[in-house]
Amino acid sequence: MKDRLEQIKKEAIEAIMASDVPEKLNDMRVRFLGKKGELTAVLKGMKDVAVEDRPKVGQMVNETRAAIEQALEETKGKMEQAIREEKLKKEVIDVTLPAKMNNVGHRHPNTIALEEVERIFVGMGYEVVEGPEVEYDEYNFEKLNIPADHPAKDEQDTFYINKEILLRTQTSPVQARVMEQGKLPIRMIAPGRVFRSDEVDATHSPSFHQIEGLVIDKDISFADLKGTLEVFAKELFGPDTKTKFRPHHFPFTEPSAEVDVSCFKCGGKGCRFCKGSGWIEILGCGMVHPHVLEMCGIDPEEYNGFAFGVGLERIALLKYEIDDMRLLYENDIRFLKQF
Ligand code: 2NM
Repeated sequence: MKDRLEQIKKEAIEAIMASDVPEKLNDMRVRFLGKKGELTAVLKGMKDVAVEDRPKVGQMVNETRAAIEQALEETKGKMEQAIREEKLKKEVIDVTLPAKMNNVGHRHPNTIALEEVERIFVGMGYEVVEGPEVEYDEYNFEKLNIPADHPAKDEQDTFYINKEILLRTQTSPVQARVMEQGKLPIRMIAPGRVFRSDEVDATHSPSFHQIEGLVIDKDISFADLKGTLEVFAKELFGPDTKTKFRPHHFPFTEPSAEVDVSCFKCGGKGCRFCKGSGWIEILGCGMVHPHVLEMCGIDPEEYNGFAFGVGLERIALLKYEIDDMRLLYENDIRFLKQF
């Protein structure tokens, strides 16, 4: 019996050591330790062992089982370790390889310019207000002192949905709506998309963006307007920027002006950028027409204010020295990434 057990142990350990895959170890477990296994067969033979020898034989069987189990566990551990190492070798990570780039796109120059303008005016206490791109004629024209027969209202310059509704040609209807709400004073800018029936070229597009500003309070003067826009120009184009107010005409402001800034390329001497003049036109402005205030429900005897409008694309083109507006609408990522 003892020899038989020694033989089983030797055979089992040799077979286990010779196994090369975990499945074979399982076979060995079944073969030596299983219900129909060799060790079980020995146990079944116990009835032929003398009663007094049984505890000793039982102990030997247990020892053999333990030895085989230990061999199985050890070999299994070694195999798993080898498999892990093999896997690690295959999955080696080369940390010197360039990373896979996550392509997140880029902010549009219009967006960068808009955020800059918003930052400047929010810093002066202005609110940013948005409104509908599809507007009533009444808000886009009538309330802004542009009556039906006004030349600025030429059908050709506007996309009409029907007789009363159109794609807004400016963002001032947003300001008319805010004035109408009657919460005074007002300090606001209205950025957004506007539409005009223009042919596409390097400086025109049927759809572009505007930022209009409005201040309504008691005793607002043209000096307030000048000071505000001077700060704006210096913030946007640099502290040495000078401003020049030229008389102009807008239907919704009186008096009105166009504002030029000294050329930030040549400092005013005259260059290709400012077409030799030393000045670059950037916006229109004026004191809000009393009739506009009245039509928007504000008493012009008590309140007055100023307004201005800038083209967002114009600012983006100037700031980033882009010479063709069409580049802003192509959304070519190679172009956009430069700003
Ligand atoms: C401009 C130029 C001058 C303007 C006027 C108004 C309102 F609503 F108060 F009447 N908003 N924006 C205005 C004035 C816009 O754009 C070149």
